[in-house]
Amino acid sequence: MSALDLATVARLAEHLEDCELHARDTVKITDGHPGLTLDDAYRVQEEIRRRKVERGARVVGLKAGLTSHAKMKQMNVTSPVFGFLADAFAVPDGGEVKVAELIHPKVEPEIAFVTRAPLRGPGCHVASVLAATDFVVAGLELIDSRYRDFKFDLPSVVADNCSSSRFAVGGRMGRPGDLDLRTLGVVLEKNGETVALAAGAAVLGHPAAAVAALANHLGARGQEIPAGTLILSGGVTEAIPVKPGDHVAVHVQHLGAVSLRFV
Ligand code: OOG
Ligand code: MG
Repeated sequence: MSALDLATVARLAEHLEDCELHARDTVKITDGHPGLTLDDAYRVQEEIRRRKVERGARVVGLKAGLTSHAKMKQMNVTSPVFGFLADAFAVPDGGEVKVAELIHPKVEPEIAFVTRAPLRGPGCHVASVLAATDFVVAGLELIDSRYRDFKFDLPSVVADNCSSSRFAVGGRMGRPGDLDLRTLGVVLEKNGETVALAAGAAVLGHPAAAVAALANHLGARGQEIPAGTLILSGGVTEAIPVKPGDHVAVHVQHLGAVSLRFV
């Protein structure tokens, strides 16, 4: 069901993308459009993606979000969301992020998948994802909701491309056949101190379930996850705020570490 006309979708997309590009926060878009459906929200997100691609950006990955209980509880929502990663979001492992370009950044540890075969729902499950996975690596996502005080509802966060802002991957490649992704330990360190920790199963019982959910979400729209796609499966722990001077590292058992510096 769709309530928004094309002009409104375009206007909301432009507004949210402007907030992203100029590090300005905004009120939730559902404040002005209380009836906004999830379908409408994905149309706004799709329009942000189209605008970026039109200006020459490349989509370099996909993401699932709000896939762990810790994240759902922190953000007060109850179901996963899906977004895209543009080339401008990618930061090299060990790289520097300028906090002045952001609104109120937070970081979260993630398990990142890279596929070697396409995945098309409906009906994708953990085993289909593992069969289609080339390797997994340690991921560090920086989220920066465009909404004031990081407060949103499900349609608003979906329209805002799920708070996507920056990400890094690093460490070494792990083959899914050699690892139990449920018991994989994940430690988030800030300035050398452990600030959050969990195991892979914190993400929907198995992080591959988040990738399956993404494939099923796309399948319902006649789309698929192409071979060779990088996918962030969602914050394993709650997200942690960062400020200039901070150094953040994610350690994933068997997969090494990925880090970022904030200036
Ligand atoms: C929404 C984005 C969530 C994740 O991994 O859960 C996300 C948010 O919490 O702002 O990327
Ligand atoms: Mg995330």
